[in-house]
Amino acid sequence: MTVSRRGFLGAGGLALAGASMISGRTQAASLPEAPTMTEATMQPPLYPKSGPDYQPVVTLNGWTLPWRQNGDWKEFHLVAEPVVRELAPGMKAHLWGYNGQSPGPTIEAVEGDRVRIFVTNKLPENTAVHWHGQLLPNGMDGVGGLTQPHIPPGRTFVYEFILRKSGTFMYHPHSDEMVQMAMGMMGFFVVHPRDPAERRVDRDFVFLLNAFDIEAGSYVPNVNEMTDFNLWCWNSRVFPGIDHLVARQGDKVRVRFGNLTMTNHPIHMHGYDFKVTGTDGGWVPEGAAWPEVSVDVAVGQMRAFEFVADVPGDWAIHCHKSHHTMNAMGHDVRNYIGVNMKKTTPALKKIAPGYMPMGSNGMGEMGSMEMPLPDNTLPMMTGYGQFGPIEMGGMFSVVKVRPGLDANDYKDPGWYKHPEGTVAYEWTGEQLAEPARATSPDSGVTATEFRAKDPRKRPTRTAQGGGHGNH
Ligand SMILES: [Cu+2]
Repeated sequence: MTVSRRGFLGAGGLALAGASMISGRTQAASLPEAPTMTEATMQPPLYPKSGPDYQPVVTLNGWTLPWRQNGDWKEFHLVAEPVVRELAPGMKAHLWGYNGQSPGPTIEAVEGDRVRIFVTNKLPENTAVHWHGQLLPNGMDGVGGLTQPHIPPGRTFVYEFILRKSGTFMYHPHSDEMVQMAMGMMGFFVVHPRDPAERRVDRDFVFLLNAFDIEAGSYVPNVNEMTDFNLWCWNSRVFPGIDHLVARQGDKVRVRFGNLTMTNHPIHMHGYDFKVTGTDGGWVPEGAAWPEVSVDVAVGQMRAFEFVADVPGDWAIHCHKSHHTMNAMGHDVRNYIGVNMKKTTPALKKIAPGYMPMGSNGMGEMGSMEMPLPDNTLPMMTGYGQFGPIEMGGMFSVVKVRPGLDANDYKDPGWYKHPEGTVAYEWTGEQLAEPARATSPDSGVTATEFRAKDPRKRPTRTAQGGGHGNH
């Protein structure tokens, strides 16, 4: 044991005094393998091989970190390191993450578990990992400088704590936090209830909301950006690169997300009203779960909602801030709605080669436009549905509910086949140059009359003023 290691384990370990804690430190002598992932593809759920049963989560475009049981301890190994992450086909980002990806793998365990998490630092600077939302001994809280020394490059630190409650948590650095989070360092941490029947669902989807500012044609995020991000992501992916949420009709479905961007996101799902069942602090008591169709998640918060997937279809799910459903190339486009650009565009192209105006009729046409783009960027909105371009980017995906899927089959079932007569359709009756218009009903009030009745200026007020004031 080296001096620095003794210093780290030191008197604090003895103060914990529990016999299993002490023996735990001896067992920690051998370092578990650190699995790594090279794909941005959703991996199948990781079922528990021992201990209490639970329905494992699936991480959109991600995976769950395998662990090993070592005596009383569940051992995980995270490696903080530079990674290359595909944000969507056509664009890769050079980020920092864990075990080969950004975000890092999801950690899953059970309430009451003793977890030992090895963190190896392969970054060029110090790091530390904070277990966001977990109730744990102060010295395991992962705030570099405050609750522990920073983890220097090349070193491995060990975190040990008991999972005091089930729920939805995150992990992220607390060491040069602004840079490391802007570079994509974060992960999800799910703790399942000890009782397998408690809060059980059939499908449990998780994702983190994160954002990057990556100039078109470049690969590394601008870490000093405060507000003007151009890539709004779920798990470091943007539409059309985000996995669909596939559910079997009748399944009870949970969707959990945490927000590590610098603004709030109202997450809206079509086709259903759902119940908000989990917040940062834990589960909402069943009688107090509240109905919503959009749930806002503030910075640093986690939310979980649940619904029974009883209506088949392809239901959109997205952030309702409309600028968060667009990708990089939309951000510098000027507004020319209503302007005839036929004459101006060629002139502008002479002084600004590659100049491309926003459509005179809105931006929708850009969804289907084959635009010449710099290498390594994404058009503002792209991705096709069965009826054409969806004209979205960023924080957008589709909840695909289908009858007859196998339990735990998450494969894309293709586009929804709508029953005959259930799709909005074009009017094919009499076509007129102008649609027949009816006049509005006459309210009998003109604008000037309306202003004249402003009660603050009513001339009758002084005439009535009796001097009794209000009673
Ligand atoms: Cu948003």
